[in-house]
Amino acid sequence: MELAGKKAAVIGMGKTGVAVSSFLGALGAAVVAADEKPPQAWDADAGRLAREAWFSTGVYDPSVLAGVDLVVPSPGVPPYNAIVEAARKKNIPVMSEIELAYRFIRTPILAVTGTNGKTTTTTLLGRILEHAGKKVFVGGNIGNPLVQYAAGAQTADFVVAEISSFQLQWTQTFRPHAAALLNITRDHVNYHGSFEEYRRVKASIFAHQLPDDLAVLNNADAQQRDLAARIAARTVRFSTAGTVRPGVFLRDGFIIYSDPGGKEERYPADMVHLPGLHNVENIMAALVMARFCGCSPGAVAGAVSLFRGLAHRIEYAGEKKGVRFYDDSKGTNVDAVARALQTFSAPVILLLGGRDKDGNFDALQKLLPTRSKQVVLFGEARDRIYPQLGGVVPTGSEPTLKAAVERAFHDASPGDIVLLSPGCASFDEFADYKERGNYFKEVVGNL
Ligand code: UMA
Repeated sequence: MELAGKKAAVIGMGKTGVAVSSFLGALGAAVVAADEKPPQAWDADAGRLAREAWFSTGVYDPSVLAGVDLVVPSPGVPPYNAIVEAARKKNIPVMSEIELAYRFIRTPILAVTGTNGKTTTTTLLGRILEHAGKKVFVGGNIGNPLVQYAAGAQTADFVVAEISSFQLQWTQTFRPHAAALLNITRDHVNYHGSFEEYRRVKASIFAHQLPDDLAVLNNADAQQRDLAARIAARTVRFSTAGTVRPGVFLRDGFIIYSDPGGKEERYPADMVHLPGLHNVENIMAALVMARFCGCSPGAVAGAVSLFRGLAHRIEYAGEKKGVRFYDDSKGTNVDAVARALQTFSAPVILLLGGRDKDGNFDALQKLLPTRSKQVVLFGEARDRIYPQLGGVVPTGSEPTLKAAVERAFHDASPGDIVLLSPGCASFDEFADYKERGNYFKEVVGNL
């Protein structure tokens, strides 16, 4: 792809927009940047771009497209954005950051997508590869845009990429050498317009794979079973509920990998130190991808047994008067809440709320009475969630997260668990889920 002498519009000047602009500028393109926020609110690194001759600041409307050959929207910019829509009407190519990066990356890409578990699986896969002596770049939605790797010397053996549906939105040729779709449940409907469209975009991760690539699928998802027929790559499934061949499954206290040649490998299930069956699924997906990349079974087992999980994903946050607290601030959709609830056998007081993402909380009605003794709602979404829970367990409501934690602690008995698994975005009270999780731990510490 030739970029010298071309003009690109970069929409959104957060982490991605800044990295994309630098990349395009270094390749000889002119960049016009547009953001709904004024330049002083752009990513801290945007300031240094303003000094470059090839960089200019444009207005945030379709007039920014004058003379433009290419548009790169940041992941957070929805497909119905007026500038993006105008570009499509004018037949100006629209490309996501990962598509742009892909066209320049010479290293095999291992991509992980799914509604939940992406970051855990991506991180673990990176650790396994490193444990096996391979050099990796771990990036994507996890925080390091792939264009950063494309811009450098590209010395890794593998690029391990967490890929969101937002990043897949404007891809045309993106072809990961191995890709896993962990699960698809309702999320980001506001952004994609419908659940069907979200599914379609997620599944497009496999669209350009070839027969020597690998596709890893979740056997529990009926729609993924249909998807397999449309994938050119060889497919391997994982299941925590039955036997799948070729695939990964549980049997007699072992994780069994039955490879495409029919050979079985056994891994002791107690090498897993993360809570919940959903984490066993994440580990299964990473295991298959790592074996495909030539990591030995010993390296896989070694890295898995060292892995203790990530912050804000059902993370133990302390104990007060016999009540244990868990931080699942990363649980920003209803399915993540269900997974977190299923992790515990002790009675849970669930803290739910934040900024609404149009989630279907009525889906929790069946599960709540079996796992939870009480719910405390908080934040902007609390009044919308309240009727959806149908009063299946006692439900309180507080304006803020702090008040919700204090109320839960007041109502808890020794042996209970207080779980922050909000099922909502954090932006009504916090900058992001990390700030929310850290604040939760601080409030718990001060109880
Ligand atoms: N902006 C607009 N118009 C819009 C939306 C945003 O101008 O309609 C501007 C904002 O004012 C801001 C900039 O765009 O200045 C932000 O861009 P962005 O929202 O795309 O965020 P980045 O900072 O570029 O971070 C993105 C990912 N963010 C999103 O997808 C929302 C980060 O994932 C990712 O780590 C980063 O690229 C590097 O690849 C975060 C995320 O929340 C963790 N991801 C979602 C998730 O995991 O659920 C998908």
